Amino acid sequence: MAAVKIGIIMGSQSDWPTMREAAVVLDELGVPYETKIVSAHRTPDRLWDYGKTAAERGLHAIIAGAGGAAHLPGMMASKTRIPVIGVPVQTKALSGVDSLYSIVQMPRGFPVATMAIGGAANAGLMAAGILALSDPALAERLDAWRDALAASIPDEPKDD
Ligand code: RP5
Repeated sequence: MAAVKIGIIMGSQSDWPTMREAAVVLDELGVPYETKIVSAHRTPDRLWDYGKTAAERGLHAIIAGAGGAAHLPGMMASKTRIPVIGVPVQTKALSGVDSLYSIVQMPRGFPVATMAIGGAANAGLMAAGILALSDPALAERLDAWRDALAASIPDEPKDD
């Protein structure tokens, strides 16, 4: 079985409906991944351990989603040099703008590649693109995936 190189982590079970879109895309591309609930606030020791061991475990990218006071992606970026792709999860109170602002404005030295609010599918594609740099077979599958999406877009609009 191929080694897991992508981690999908999220602050809560309630983030899974959003974050599973990253998993769906990675499934379509045949990229193995692991999924974990890792909360910056509720399970900080889990966060620390995950970040501390990410490189030695062979992860190549970490997709991290959280909502509200969404500190998980940034804190993970502070703990590992493995690229962190942040997904702001939409919230009821502030529509996810709170999540976006909590993730995007990182200090120099500790970047998080921040996706759109709810942009977990793109996070999966970004992670796959990183792996594809050193995996020609995956690069081909990713190109085919992109071509199929382009081909599914009609030339002209039509009435319902
Ligand atoms: C964050 O708080 C999580 O990432 C989630 O988006 C949000 C709400 O969590 P729950 O109260 O639904 O567990 O930590």
